[in-house]
Amino acid sequence: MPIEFTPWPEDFARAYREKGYWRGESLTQILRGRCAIDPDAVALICGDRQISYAEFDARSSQLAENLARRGIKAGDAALVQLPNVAEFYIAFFALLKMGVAPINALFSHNRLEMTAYAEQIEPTLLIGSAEHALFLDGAYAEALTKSFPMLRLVAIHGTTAYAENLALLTEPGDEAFGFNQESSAPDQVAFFQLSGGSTGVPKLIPRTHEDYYYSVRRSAEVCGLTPQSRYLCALPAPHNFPLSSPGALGVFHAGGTVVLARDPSPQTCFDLIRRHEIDIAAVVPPIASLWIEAAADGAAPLATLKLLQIGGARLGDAVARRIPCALGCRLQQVFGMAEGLVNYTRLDDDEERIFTTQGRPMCPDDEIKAVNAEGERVGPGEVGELLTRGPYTIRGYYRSPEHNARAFDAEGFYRTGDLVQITEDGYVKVVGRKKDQINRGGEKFSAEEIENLLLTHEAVMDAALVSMPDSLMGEKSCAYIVANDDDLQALALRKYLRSLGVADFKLPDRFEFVGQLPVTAFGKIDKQTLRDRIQTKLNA
Ligand code: OOB
Repeated sequence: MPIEFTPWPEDFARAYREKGYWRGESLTQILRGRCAIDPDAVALICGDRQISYAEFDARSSQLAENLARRGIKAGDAALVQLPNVAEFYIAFFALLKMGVAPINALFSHNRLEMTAYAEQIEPTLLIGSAEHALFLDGAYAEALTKSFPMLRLVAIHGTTAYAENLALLTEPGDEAFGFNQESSAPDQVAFFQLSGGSTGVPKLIPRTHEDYYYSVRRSAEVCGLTPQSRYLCALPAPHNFPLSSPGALGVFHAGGTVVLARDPSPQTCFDLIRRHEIDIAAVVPPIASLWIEAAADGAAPLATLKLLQIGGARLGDAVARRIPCALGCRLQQVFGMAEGLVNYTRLDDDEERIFTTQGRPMCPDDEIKAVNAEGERVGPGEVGELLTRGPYTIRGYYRSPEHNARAFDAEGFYRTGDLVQITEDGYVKVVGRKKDQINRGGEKFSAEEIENLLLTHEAVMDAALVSMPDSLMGEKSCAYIVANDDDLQALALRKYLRSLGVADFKLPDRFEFVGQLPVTAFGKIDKQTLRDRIQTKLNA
């Protein structure tokens, strides 16, 4: 059974096909295409390993074959959590070849997130990493297998006593392998992206082969990728930005080389940039600031780096202006979302645009509008919520009819929750946010998710999580707590949240204990007042 999703209306689908955005091709064509052109070119560098396109293709087919032999089949879903290692892409293509839809969890996700994803997709396959605390021993895998009886195979990257070894499953076997199963149909779901979240339960984003393939192709074009491109993947590989904007898939599409960094620190990345003659890299704003600082401390110049892409959170204009001089490269701002729409400043834009805007949509048929509280379009330069629809923007989250009714308008526009100004010539500036989300240096999570967890603590009567400004991270989180116990302390609440298995980046950076929470005229918690309060306190 194909994975369900909200399709585009027939007339839109027809137009997107006629205009060549959707080509009826599966994402697996990315690898197949490059193997036909230059199989010996280096696709991936991971530590000391160099993997050609031919080897990449062969290993992913071998893994597909081995998984199929163990009963994993088309229409299944897989829960995957890997760090930045070659096996992430090998597994991704193996699953695409099999028509198995993966959720690629971030490495920073923990028990709570992983379990919530499993609940939604009911995976038959779990792929994890022995480097992650969750998979050090077999306890969590066993617990998942108990809760989810459909889960039939656990493969772990690294050696464990309890699971199959993922890397070994990619090793060419003695017999000639003949994996020739079809991927899912190009107009069907290929995999799930993760939403940053603005509700209690994290929402899944079903992406079809065709729609995602278009975003990859067009991104590679906008960013000028060629077979000579050497891309540093420093952000978590599964995230939409380093995966497809243009990210690793864009580089594979163009026939270039992806170099994997285990972390985005300047210590790790500067060395890789020099050693592998990287010419393009992508980071979030706090990392850009660290790179600027390290460069000012006299680190050797990054001679080959031509383009630094920055996105995921708002880049301050002042930091933007320092990039070219400090790092000796051009800047490209990228404002995208896992739901679809991606905006880029263009390589030939003038500096003012590059420094002060988050770019414009990549596709001529991306429809964008900024609307006021009544849903009416505001004029150029005026602030409104950004709404969008187009050939690679979803029409609905996975199995979330109620949420979809709010997250999309009657015409199928996705409500991004971002407050923007759209200039006369169609460039977008992000000026704020309407959605109840924290964006901690590019890592997003829903305030409500953490509030709900806090409210399960016996001493917490009321809780509200708001963002507070932070010079490096852009924002951090502050939890306002009404407690029924005067002795309740921040440390105890952090410990409690940890015990629930929530990802570290979602732990409140600060706790404020108060007698009551302010409410609006409608009786809702007045978060704006709380944001103002914490800002005043920080300023003082
Ligand atoms: C990217 O995707 P997500 O899904 O992690 O987050 C999307 C949200 C946007 O709605 C916006 O609130 C924020 O992240 N955002 C930015 C931004 N880029 C993303 N806010 C201000 N300035 C920017 N440049 O973050 C993402 C996906 C593909 C490419 C790039 C980023």
